[in-house]
Amino acid sequence: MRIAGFLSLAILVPASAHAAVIFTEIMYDVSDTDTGREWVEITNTGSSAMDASGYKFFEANTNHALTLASGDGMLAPGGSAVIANDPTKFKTDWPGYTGILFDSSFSLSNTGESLALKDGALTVLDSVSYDSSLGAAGDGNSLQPHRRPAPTLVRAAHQTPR
Ligand SMILES: [Ca+2]
Ligand SMILES: [Ca+2]
Repeated sequence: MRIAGFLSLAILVPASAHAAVIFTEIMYDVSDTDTGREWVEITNTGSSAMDASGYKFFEANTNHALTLASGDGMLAPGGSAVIANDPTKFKTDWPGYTGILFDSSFSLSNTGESLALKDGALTVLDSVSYDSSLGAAGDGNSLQPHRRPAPTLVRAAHQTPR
């Protein structure tokens, strides 16, 4: 019995598994009033499904909890989720959005700050710093961190929550 249990655990938790959920979009300055309308997108770049339900969005020195607003919280490989300050306002801005949506409570500085995504054990999965010189300062664009070619390159581009 103990051997069987060990084997099934080894199968469920492969030694090579590692967190690969990263920020892929940051909407820190909406083109008009920001209140309740800011959001970030996270994406699972790994090959295993990840349960984001227990994750924390670290911002302004606070680990903000995530509450599922729609979807089941499981990020399939390649899958994304949006963390919104106010899911109702997010759905008003993006009525066609049908993906995973988390509710959290935060306010993203329009001048810049540092963000992190943490798992339930508060291990940092990803972190990114931005400032308004990178763009997306109230012009309808969002900031979109890219891992290639530079590990921390952040550019402004048209918003595409998915
Ligand atoms: Ca803002
Ligand atoms: Ca704004």
